[in-house]
Amino acid sequence: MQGFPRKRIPIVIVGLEFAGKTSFVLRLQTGEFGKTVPTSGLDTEILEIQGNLFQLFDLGGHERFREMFWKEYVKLSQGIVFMIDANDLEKLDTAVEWLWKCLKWNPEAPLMILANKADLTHIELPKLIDKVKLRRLPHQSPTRSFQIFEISVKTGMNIDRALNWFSQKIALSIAKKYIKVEGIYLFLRTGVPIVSHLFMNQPESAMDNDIVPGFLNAINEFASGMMGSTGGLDSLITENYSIVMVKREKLLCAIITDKKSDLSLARMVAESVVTHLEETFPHQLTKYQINGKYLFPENFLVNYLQQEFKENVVIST
Ligand SMILES: Nc1nc2c(ncn2[C@@H]2O[C@H](COP(=O)(O)OP(=O)(O)OP(=O)(O)O)[C@@H](O)[C@H]2O)c(=O)[nH]1
Ligand SMILES: [Mg+2]
Repeated sequence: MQGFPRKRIPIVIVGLEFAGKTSFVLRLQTGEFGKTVPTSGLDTEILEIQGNLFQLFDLGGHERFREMFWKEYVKLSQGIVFMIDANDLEKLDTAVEWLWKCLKWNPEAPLMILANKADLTHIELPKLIDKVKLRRLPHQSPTRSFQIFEISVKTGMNIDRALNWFSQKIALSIAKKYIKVEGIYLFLRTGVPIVSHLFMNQPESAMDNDIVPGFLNAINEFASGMMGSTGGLDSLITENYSIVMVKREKLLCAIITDKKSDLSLARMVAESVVTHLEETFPHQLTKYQINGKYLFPENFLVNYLQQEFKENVVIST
């Protein structure tokens, strides 16, 4: 008996002619940069990225195709990739105009802007963000996830990073997974605590009895790699809470959620926090220490979580 075909998530890739859309799709399929011809009409491909099955619509970028059918495809898609030729800034105004049309047609779908051909030109991302008017986007659609990446389809630069981001965001926006964060802790890899936020409004005694006894021990063992051979156990389930722990090069993050929260999402969020912090504060973390206290901007973590994960992360109040 044949099973049901797996659900394919419709994704559209748009951008003016010659931006590199078909080259990008070709690279995703073959792993290589190959020759393309201008797309006449549209092509469609099925692609699997990180376990998600996508139906990708690669639309021709010439003006007549834009006018003819971009709107219908963009409207029906659950994710938008907009490609810009960063080596041809003369066409940027037209590209931006069409980008904003797409955003109006589809106010929800996650958006990934790819500034392509970084091998040919130095892309100044902050300037490009201004030109594309990206800072307006949260006002236009407050729940949409969006990100811009500088890439080169030719050399492969940043493509994995961009795809990871995109497939994660699509999966989230479709699955409507969520976590309720009751607390978030950051430690140096050695186990030294540097940031702690507790949002839960439980009576302190409940917290004391439930979490505290096992928590610090678990962190300590996790930090020193004592739990199992490969870092081992990375979550802790108590009567009322779940705790996941993630570590990278310098930092360790523990997120405390309520019991209904999705643990795989909690882990993804914790990973994203440590990666983001290690990239944002690349220097020795001791530099951010004054009088024995770590000075991260106020609400740094909360803002980051809200901006990056929107309604998928609820901060307990
Ligand atoms: N140097 C360089 N050239 C690229 C890159 N990506 C694509 N190109 C070239 O740009 C040209 C256009 O690429 P396509 O992928 O056909 O462009 P498209 O966006 O699909 O164009 P339409 O189908 O007409 O909308 C081709 O000559 C590609 O080889 C890149 O990262 N670097
Ligand atoms: Mg094409």
